[in-house]
Amino acid sequence: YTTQQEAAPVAPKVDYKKVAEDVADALDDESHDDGSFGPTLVRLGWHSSGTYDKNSNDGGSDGSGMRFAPESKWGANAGLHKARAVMEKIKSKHPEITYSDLWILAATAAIEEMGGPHIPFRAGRTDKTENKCTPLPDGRLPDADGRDHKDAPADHLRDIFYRMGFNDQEIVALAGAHALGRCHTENSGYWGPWTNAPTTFSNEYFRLLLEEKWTPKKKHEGKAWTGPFQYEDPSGKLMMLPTDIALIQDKAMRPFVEKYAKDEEAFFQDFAKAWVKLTENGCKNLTAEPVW
Ligand code: CCH
Repeated sequence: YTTQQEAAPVAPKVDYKKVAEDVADALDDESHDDGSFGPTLVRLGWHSSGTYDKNSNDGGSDGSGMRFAPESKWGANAGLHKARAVMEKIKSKHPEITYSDLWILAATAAIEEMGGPHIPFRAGRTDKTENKCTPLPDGRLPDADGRDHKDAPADHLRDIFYRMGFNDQEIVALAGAHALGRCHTENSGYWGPWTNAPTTFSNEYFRLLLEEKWTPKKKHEGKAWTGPFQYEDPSGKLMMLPTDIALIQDKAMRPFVEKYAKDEEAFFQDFAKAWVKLTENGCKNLTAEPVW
């Protein structure tokens, strides 16, 4: 008889440092939002990872299924085609990196470039082909209105994040990424940035949660607000989602908001740990050591 031996796949050499530098160089764009693609790239990395289910052990960043329908068409992923288009430019310069590694490295590099911590990145994610992607059920990513827990949206966060293996402290730490970026009516229906410096990674989100007076948004640019229920600060320039306000309403979560508002270093450390977990969940063959 004959034994067919498959050659062990040899990982092509990738210059991860150069990839990260090229991502950093590609962030500035005056035509996009607040002048940087950084926040939208962070969201791409998070949404590619946040599908993980520890029980069925599927989903997660390995595979980058969001390149294809149905995942690309999920309401939660609206607007992320812009981030994927930026990624195409980097991919064409570095064809040897997989999309799945690229999206996570780009988000991780963007966090540092915007003033956040350096978070170690391990490589080895593989891209699934379109017909090898078992479509995941929609609904794995959180809804800002709390879905079936509209009275206590923190419990919706628990449904979603416990499924990925996180606890309350990690949920709060990860939410601190809302220091970055903004909501777009054309994507989610919500409007506005969370902070005054939406291209800077900081603990401003936690400080504002505690220090500002957040009330239901009633008006927008002089007219009645017709979008989904959200909060605004007294100036009307900043926003919070129901799931953001949930973090200060919930007795178990609030102490972590208070901690991170006081101690940015603690936030950076806890965010970094939770980010590694988020982006490595479900990944099978990562390098033993960080490559960046
Ligand atoms: Fe988020 N996020 N996010 N988010 N998010 C939105 C935008 C960003 C929720 C809802 C929304 C995380 C957790 C949650 C970012 C990072 C993270 C938007 C606006 C909604 C809605 C989208 C639009 O209109 O374009 C909800 C609900 C949760 C519950 O947990 C986590 C975790 C992270 C990262 C660690 C970033 C960054 C943005 C800004 C994107 C941009 O384009 O500016």
